[in-house]
This record gives sequence, structure tokens and C-alpha cells, in this order.
Amino acid sequence: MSVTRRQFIKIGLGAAGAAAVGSGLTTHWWGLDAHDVPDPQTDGDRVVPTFCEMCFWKCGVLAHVKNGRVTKLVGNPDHPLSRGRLCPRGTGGIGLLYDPDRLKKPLVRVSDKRGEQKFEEVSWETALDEVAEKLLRIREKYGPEALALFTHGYGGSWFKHLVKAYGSNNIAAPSYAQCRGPREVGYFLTFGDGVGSPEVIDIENARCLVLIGSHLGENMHNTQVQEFADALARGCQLVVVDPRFSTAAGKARYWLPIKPGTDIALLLAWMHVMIREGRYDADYIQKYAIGFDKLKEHVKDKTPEWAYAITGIRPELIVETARFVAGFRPASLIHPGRRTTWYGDDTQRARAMAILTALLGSWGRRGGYLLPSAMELPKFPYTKYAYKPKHKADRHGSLYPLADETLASGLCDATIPGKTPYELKAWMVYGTNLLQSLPNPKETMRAIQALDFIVSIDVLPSEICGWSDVVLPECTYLERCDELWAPAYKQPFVAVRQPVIEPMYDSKPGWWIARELALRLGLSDYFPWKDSEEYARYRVKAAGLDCEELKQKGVILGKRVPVCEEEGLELRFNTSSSKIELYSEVLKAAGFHPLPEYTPPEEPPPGMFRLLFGRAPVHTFGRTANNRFLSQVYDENEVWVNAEALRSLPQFADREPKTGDRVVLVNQDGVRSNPVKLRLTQRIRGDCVYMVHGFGHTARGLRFARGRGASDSKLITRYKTDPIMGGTGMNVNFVRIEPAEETA
Ligand SMILES: Nc1nc2c(c(=O)[nH]1)N[C@H]1C(S)=C(S)[C@@H](COP(=O)(O)OP(=O)(O)OC[C@H]3O[C@@H](n4cnc5c(=O)[nH]c(N)nc54)[C@H](O)[C@@H]3O)O[C@H]1N2
Ligand SMILES: Nc1nc2c(c(=O)[nH]1)N[C@H]1C(S)=C(S)[C@@H](COP(=O)(O)OP(=O)(O)OC[C@H]3O[C@@H](n4cnc5c(=O)[nH]c(N)nc54)[C@H](O)[C@@H]3O)O[C@H]1N2
Ligand code: SF4
Ligand SMILES: [Mo]
Repeated sequence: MSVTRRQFIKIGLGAAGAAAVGSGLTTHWWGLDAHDVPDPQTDGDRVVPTFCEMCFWKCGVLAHVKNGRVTKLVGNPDHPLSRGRLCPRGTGGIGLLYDPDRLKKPLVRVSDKRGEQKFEEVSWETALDEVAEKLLRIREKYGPEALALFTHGYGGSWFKHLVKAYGSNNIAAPSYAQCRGPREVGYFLTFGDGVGSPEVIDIENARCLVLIGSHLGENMHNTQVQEFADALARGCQLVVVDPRFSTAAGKARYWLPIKPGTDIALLLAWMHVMIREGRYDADYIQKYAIGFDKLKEHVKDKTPEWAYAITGIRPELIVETARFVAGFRPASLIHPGRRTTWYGDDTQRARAMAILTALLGSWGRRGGYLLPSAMELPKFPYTKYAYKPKHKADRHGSLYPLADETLASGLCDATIPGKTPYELKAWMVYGTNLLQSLPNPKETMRAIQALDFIVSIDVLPSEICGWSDVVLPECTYLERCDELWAPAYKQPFVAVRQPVIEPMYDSKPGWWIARELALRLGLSDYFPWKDSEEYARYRVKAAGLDCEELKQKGVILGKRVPVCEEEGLELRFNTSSSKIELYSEVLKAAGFHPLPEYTPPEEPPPGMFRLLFGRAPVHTFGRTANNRFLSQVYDENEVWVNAEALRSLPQFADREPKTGDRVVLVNQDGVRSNPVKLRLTQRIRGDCVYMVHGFGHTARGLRFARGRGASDSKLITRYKTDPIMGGTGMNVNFVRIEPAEETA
């Protein structure tokens, strides 16, 4: 192994962070008695394999248990995604399990108005009866489609099944329209296949990796970061395009500090150079692609000089990097990114990245994009859903014709009276904190106030719980069994999540909650098993696999089949032409530009900065901000501001602003942030600022996280919707910076 665990963590954290998480420092375990704190160094007397839910990558975990307490979580060496290592957040799962603020009993709202966070504890009987009664009434009065389910996270599968059985297909996650959506559609239009999750990109064998914004190393998807560290160690070249000097930029051969929102221009100019100089893979294009001549014509005038004026990147550098990137093809990997909802022209940017990938011949090639397969796992033989939903409420008419999943933002809109032809009346919310993850939280609050009923299922008293009528406490992933997991991946596998310890307090596993509701809703046919283990056993046996082996190892590997041309795979494209579509007739027919076109983003007004945001390596969105374990490393966010740009502002003229000072961000609509720490740096352009998403919590029950740092979500009062698929571009807000007045 070329990289040790310690080196691996360092990529994301720097040495100090690695030391804190690695040693399991427990001296600052805020809010807990010292004797309650497990020692994350201790081996257990029992080791239970399961998989992680600290983010959605789902790495294989070996959980150590001693005297009924989970003492440490380590990576399962047999699991293809963890390969024996977890990211810091995975290790910090103990901080969620033993979070003193966990939801402990079902809650029912007692205040008149939603959002006042006043509840009383009730029994499960009472809570479940209440939810079922409300849902039955809604169905009777408005029909089943008046119910929307928002769900994120693996445990959500039971609730999707429940809501489909109930009769609604208004089911969405912010991880589509607020995250991967534009990328999936852009790649699908080009190759006939989305990128999917986990992304099957071959960083392991890439000779050159190009990161367009994607901030790997801060974005901590475990397997990718491991491969990334290994790749750098063996000399893989790195090109980073980012207005900010990210952690990855620090390892790069080239860092291109692009003007935000102008990446399409750079990508077109790169294509221009590669085509003009014959540096693209002509054989591959000839064999597999259509529309090359039109592309060639389209990029003819997209010269490096043209792009310079737009992107701020010197023409010589554009030429040099185009040659550099092309020099390693086909093992020259344009990373597809993940949160691609930036400026509203995002599907077109994803298209440009996909087309560039085609020019490099790296789709279906080693060191590029691999074409994975999944293990076959027969479905549980459920009764067919009886009800055929008439419509999806997330969009209407000819809006967003190429969206291929439901838009969470669209369901929110459909709840606001008069905003769309639909009116949703009830929300069920599982594992998604919509007040932080949908843009413009005020609109989300408006929608919620208009509902007849809202129930949330969560592990912590997050903001969304504070806005609910009923809150159902789920136990954490370490205390439950969920659906089996067998994704398409270069190494096919099936993994099991099983309880490491019994559910604490009065919390219950999601499968139990969904089933109890089903029984009360007259949907027992859809939950014919007695528990999730019986369900999982059925599927494992039907696949001809050994349940005991799976329980014991946590994962069973399938047969590895060829995943790229070099291994003998024949490339096929699921587009209507069965070819790579450089020029998209589908886009054209839908009234969009068939080739990616640069559209200028709106400029920040004088004295204001574009607000950019991203990830901290030790946190997942806002869901870990209350995690005392992870907060030892990073307990509040700060705002990155270019030092010169800040000092030139009149409001800072006679102050000596320095890192650590508190400032307030005020956005274009006058919305103010909490006072947030300043990070003065040269490592970001002067036209934008940057902060980590997920801080500035307001939920009363999050006793640790509440009020720490500032919320990017609050400042995202506007967004630009991608006309192709409805993704909400959120990098379109501007902020002014004010010194925070000293308060007592
Ligand atoms: N530790 C950790 N890791 C995570 C997550 C987490 O919560 N915590 N979440 C996971 C999820 S769901 C996702 S979607 C991913 C998100 O991770 P990515 O897909 O990597 O992130 P983005 O939010 O798209 O990009 C943030 C980066 O884009 C840069 N950027 C902003 N505007 C522009 C621009 O106009 N052009 C260019 N070239 N760059 C720009 C920012 O400076 C920042 O470095 O992370 C995943 N990994
Ligand atoms: N402003 C802004 N908005 C964003 C982003 C951003 O960077 N900035 N990122 C976007 C992206 S990329 C994504 S993918 C989405 C993600 O946004 P969401 O889908 O909202 O995801 P999380 O924030 O992880 O949701 C966390 C909720 O799940 C709860 N939870 C955690 N574990 C469990 C569990 O085991 N069971 C249950 N029932 N609940 C659990 C947490 O307590 C919390 O309430 O947000 C998008 N929205
Ligand atoms: S990447 Fe980290 S947090 Fe996400 S599943 Fe893997 S170990 Fe858990
Ligand atoms: Mo995401």
C-alpha cells in the first residue's frame, strides 16, 4: 500500500486534524460526562461488519463493541469502497451514535404555529396513530398524490416503498435538483449513460486528472480520495480549475483560478486547441461518435484569446494546459464533479465536460470512465402497487423536459398555494434537512406553513423537525438493518447493514416505522415480512448467496467482468443513434442548443462578492455539525475572502481586518448572516468569497451546533434554474461584507 491511513487523512485535514481524529482525543467531549465517552482506540470483544451512513458513499465498516458500547469504527478491508479505511467522518460515526442531543422519543407539536419548536413526548402508539390518521384523511380528501416524500439516505427505501404503496410517486431528494442532476443529464445526453453514484471513474489508473471545481480532498468520498492519494504518489498529473486554491490545487501541476461561472468558455477553448492541433482521439471519435464536424465548426472561433477575456486565464496557459491534458489521453480523466448545480447553465457545462471526455477517448477506457456492472439481487416479490399515479407534481407543461428524476425544489413549489397547478398537502421527510438543502429557505417555510400535515423521521432534532407536526426518532445506522446494497461498480458486490448494538432510547429502525404505518394504513400486503432481516434473507437466498457469509463478512464480492476496452469490453452507447452524441438532436428537438454554448453569468455589483460554498473534510453537510467528535477538528465555518479585495473596501479602510475577526455577510436581498470568522487569504480570487456549507444551525435541540458559524443556505435566497432539467444553480448570490459589531 503506497499511502498510509495517516497520509490519507492528511490530504484533507492537515496534520493537526489527523492527530485529533486519529487519537480519539476525548478531553473536550462537550456536553457529555467523561465516563460516558467510548475510547475510539479500544478494540472490541465483538466486531460487527456493516456499512457507513455518515455520508452517501456507504463504505464498509467494522464496528468494534465492548461491554455493549461501540468503541471504534474502522474500514472493512474486504469492502471495495473502504478498502480497510474510512474517512474521518466515518470514524466519527460514534459521535452520532452517542450524541446526547439525539431524538429519543416520538414528538408531537403543541404550539399553534409550525416552526416554534414546541413539542411533547408521546408514545409510539400515539404518534403512529396520529400520522396514519392524518395520511388517511389526506388521501380521502385530496387523493394520494397530495403526499410528497422527501428522502435522502439509504434508510429511505422503506419509506419510498410505503409512499408508492399509498399511491404517490411525488418522491424526491435534494441530491438530484440541488446536486448531481445536471451532470447526470449532460452525460446521459452524450453517452447514453449517467455517471451514477458511486462514480465509477478510474482515478487509480489515470495519468492526468482534471478537476473542474470538484474539490476532492475536501469533498471526502473515501474511495476517490484513496485513489487520488495513490495516483498522486505514483506521479499522476493534476490540473485544477477553481477560483479558490483548494486543497487539491495545492497538489496540482496547474491551478487555473478561473472567473466563477465561465468554465464552459475554458472547456470550449480547450476543445478548440485539441481539434486545431489534432490532439484528440480521431480513431475513437470516428468509430464511436457523431456530430464531430458540427462540433468542430462550433468551436472554430472559441479561441484561447476569446476565452481569456471571459475566464481571466491567459491564452498561452489555455494552450499549454490543453496540450498537457491531451498528452495523457486516453488516461486523461476529466472528473465529472458531483454538485453541479452552479449557474443554471449546468447541463451544458456537463455536456462540455462529457464532450471533452469523448475527444480524449477516455469513456470506457482505462484511466477514464469505467462501465460497471452490478450483482444481480432478485427483488422481494411484493404485491404490485395498485394505484397508478396520474402525474408528478414537480413540474408542469413543457418545463424541464429532460429531468429524469423528481425535483425536490419542484415539489416544494407545488406546495405553495397558487404557484403551480398542483397543491401538495402533506410532506413526509426522511433524512433530509430541507431548510438547509433547498435554496431560499423562506420559500420552504412558506410551503410548510401551507401544509395540512408534515411528519419527519430523523435521528437528530434538525431544523426540519422543528417545522414538523410529528417527529419520529429513528435509530442510527449503527443500530439497524437496512436494504441490501449492490451498486454498479467496477468490482460488483453486495453489502449488508446490520445492527451493531440495540437501538438506544425509544428510537426505532426505519423499516419498523414504515411497516407500522403500513399496517395502520391498510397496506400490510406491502410489508409481508416480520422484520428487515427476513426481507434481506429472502433476497440474498434468491441470489444464491450465503446469508451467514454475508453477515459475517459484511460484503460478498461478485465476479469481476471487463469494465473498459483494454479488458475486452465492447463499447455500446444507449443514445438514440447508438453513438456518442457530440451534437445532440435530443437537445435540439427540445428547443435547446445542441452544442454547449457559453452564457455570461451576472456580475457581482460593486462592493459585493459572489458567494461560493463547499465541503469541509470532516463534516457532511449540516448533519455532522452537532457531532462533538468531528467538531474537535472543525467546529465552525469561516469565510474565505481575498485579503486585498477586503482591505480595499471603504468599510474596512481604517480597520486592520485580520483572520479570525468576525464579519457579517449581507446578500443582495438584504439577508444577513450570523457573525462569521474571517479567513483572509491570497488563495481565492477577489470577486468571490467561500464558505463551508452546513453551519449556522438554528434548531434548539442541536445544543452544540446551534449558532456556530454561518449558514450559506440562508444567504441563498435566489437561484437560477437550469431550463433543461430543473436543477437549481445556487452560485448566483452576492454578498457584501460588514464588520460585525462587537456584542456583549
Ligand atoms: N467531507 C465531505 N465530502 C463530501 C460531502 C460532504 O458533505 N462532506 N458531500 C458529498 C456530496 S453529496 C457532494 S455533491 C460533493 C460535492 O463536492 P464537489 O462536487 O467537489 O463540490 P462543488 O460544491 O460542486 O464544488 C465546490 C468547489 O467548486 C469551486 N467552484 C465554485 N464555483 C466555481 C466555478 O464557477 N468554476 C469552477 N471551476 N469551480 C468553482 C469552489 O471553490 C469549491 O472548491 O461532495 C461529496 N463529498
Ligand atoms: N446551501 C446549500 N444547499 C445545498 C448544498 C450546499 O452545498 N449548499 N448541497 C446540496 C447537495 S450536494 C446535496 S446532496 C443536498 C443534501 O442535503 P440533504 O438531503 O438535506 O442531506 P443532509 O443535509 O445530509 O440531511 C441531513 C438530515 O438527515 C438526518 N439524518 C442523518 N442520518 C439519518 C438517519 O440515519 N436516518 C434519518 N431518518 N435521518 C438521518 C440529519 O439529522 C439531517 O436532518 O443538499 C444540497 N443543498
Ligand atoms: S466516505 Fe466517509 S462518511 Fe462517507 S460512507 Fe465512506 S467513511 Fe462514511
Ligand atoms: Mo450532493
